[in-house]
Parts: sequence; C-alpha cells; structure tokens
Amino acid sequence: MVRHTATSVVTIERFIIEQERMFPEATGELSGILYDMALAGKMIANKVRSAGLADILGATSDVNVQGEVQQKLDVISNEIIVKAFDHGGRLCAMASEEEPDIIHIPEGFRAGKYVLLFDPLDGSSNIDVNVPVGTIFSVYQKITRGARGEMEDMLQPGRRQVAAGYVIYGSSTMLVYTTGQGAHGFTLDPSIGEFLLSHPNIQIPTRARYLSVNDAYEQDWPEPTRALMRRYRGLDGQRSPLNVRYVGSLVADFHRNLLGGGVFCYPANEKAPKGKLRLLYEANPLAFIAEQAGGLATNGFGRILDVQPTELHERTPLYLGSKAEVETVAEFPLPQY
Ligand code: AHM
Ligand code: MG
Repeated sequence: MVRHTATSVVTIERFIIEQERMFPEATGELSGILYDMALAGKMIANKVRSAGLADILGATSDVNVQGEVQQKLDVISNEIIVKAFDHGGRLCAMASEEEPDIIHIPEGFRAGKYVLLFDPLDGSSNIDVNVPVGTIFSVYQKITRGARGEMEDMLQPGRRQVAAGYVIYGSSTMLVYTTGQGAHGFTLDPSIGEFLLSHPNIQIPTRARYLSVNDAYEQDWPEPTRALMRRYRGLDGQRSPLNVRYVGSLVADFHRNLLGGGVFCYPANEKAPKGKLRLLYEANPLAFIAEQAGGLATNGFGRILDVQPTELHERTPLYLGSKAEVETVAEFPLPQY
C-alpha cells in the first residue's frame, strides 16, 4: 500500500496508477474500467443533481425486467454507463439490472477480457424526495474462449470479482471501490471535477451501531427472522439494542453502516422467497467491499460470495455489514424457501 501524507491530494487516477504499479503484469485495462466508471459516475451525478430542475422526474411507462416502472433517470443512467463502456475495448459484454439480456459490444468494436455488471441507479424511486441514490458495479474476467462475452461469464460466483464498487449521490458524491487490495473511498470535488482520496483503506467498525431493515414486512417474516430482529433490537435480553436506520436506498444504507458499523438485512419470506435484492448487481459487489473492509455478507445460509448464480436477475436474501452482526444470523434457523 502506497502511503500518502495527510496534506497530499490524491486523485482517483493517481491512486489507481499507484495500485496498478504493485502488479507488474497488469495491462492497465482494469484501471481503464475504473476511470471510465469514475467518469460515468460524474455524468450521472450531474443528472441527479439537476433532476429537480430539468423536469425529468416521474416514471416512464416502460416496465423493466423486474416488473417495476422505470424512472427516467434509470434509463438515462443506464445509457450513460453503456455508452461509457461499449467502445473502450476493455469489456466483452455487460449486464444491467435495467436490461433483460446480456449487452453485447457492438460489431466493429474490439472486445476485451472483462465483463461488467451494474445497477445504474439503485433506489431511484427515492429521487422524487431528494434521498441519496447510487450506482453499483461489479467486474469479472471472461472465462469463456470466444471473443464475445457469454452467459457463463456473467454467472460467476462473487468471489471471482476482480473489482467492485459503488457511487453514492448524497450530500457529496463518493466513489468507493475495491480490487481486492482494501476498500477505498473518494469524494468528488465539484470545483475541479475530480474524485479525491478521502477514505483510504476503509475498515467497517467491529462495534456496530445500526440495524437497517424494513420491518413493515415483519408480519410476513417467519419466527426465526423475527427472533433475529428481536436480538438486534436487544429485546431478548442478550445484548444492547442497535439503532434502527433505514433509508430504503441500499447504497445509502450500506455506506452509512460501512463507515459507522452496522448490519443491513433484507430477509426472505414465503411471499418473497429470495427477498428483493439482486445477487449480481447489488449483493455481490457490496459483499466484496464489505469483506475487504473486514465485514461479511451472507444469504442466511452461507457466504454471498460463494453462491453460484443461475440466472442474470436472480434475487437473494441479504445480511450485510459488520462481521459479528452478520455471523449472528447463523444462530437463527431461517427456513429455506
Ligand atoms: P431498485 O433496484 O428497484 O431501486 O430497488 C432496490 C431498493 C434498494 O435500494 C433498497 O435497499 C430496497 O430496494 C428497498 O426495498 P423496500 O422498499 O422493500 O424496503
Ligand atoms: Mg437496484
């Protein structure tokens, strides 16, 4: 790890280059993907910032693959990312939470050795009320032999991610990423348009402060899930209670818990046997970051990063955050639906 003095200003570009130098065999392609994501993040931030002004709020009539009405900014953000990556020669394919199928690199452009999976604007239903939203991304190396990426390249277990991260569009815009060498956070300085290193080597506090869960679903939870939540709330006399904080925007809830210590839960129930969140676009990238920061993510039965995906848009129950809190889940015999 390269050391920086408290006074030196480190741009994301410089940081990525310095990290890359530690690997003489690196070709610079992964670094290029990270720069492109930083650029896409700045472009989306710009759109999100001006959302209230540009009269582009509200839902379009298109319904996405999850059966939800897309917000206009979802569509715009999706397009920004696809356009930022489809001609760079670093990717052989992409997949987006907003599109039903693999996004292939257009004919005529070189195909590279990586695949990118992303949720272009998570929590976008919150934009109308000025709540933080985020972009989440995940990168793997292609494992098939052909030039173009295939489904098999997309359906790799999360432990094979070579990079992952998110951009949070909050009171400031931040990009947090990992390439397996720790999790690092950069804050966008809007006056110069650069992401500057602000949170090197993030470590999630071992002493958790927060519980993030939507307990409107309590009536649907099985008894072991209710018992787990009673534990977190200190109602079973086993521990002191966690504070409840739930934005309903995954990136914002995760980011707060990453910096302040806590656990995010999106349990399964009989009506939603795999919960709501997507394994490939949401759970895996955040699980990679959590683990790099000393935390953990499980689906209630095992490590998220070890799950073998079977389809692009598969959902998963998710318990994510400070290690000891996530390990507590194993003490409760959650039913598998
Ligand atoms: P989205 O991908 O359609 O935006 O939905 C994902 C969002 C997450 O940001 C958040 O954690 C979750 O949905 C909240 O769901 P709920 O309202 O059921 O608690
Ligand atoms: Mg999402």
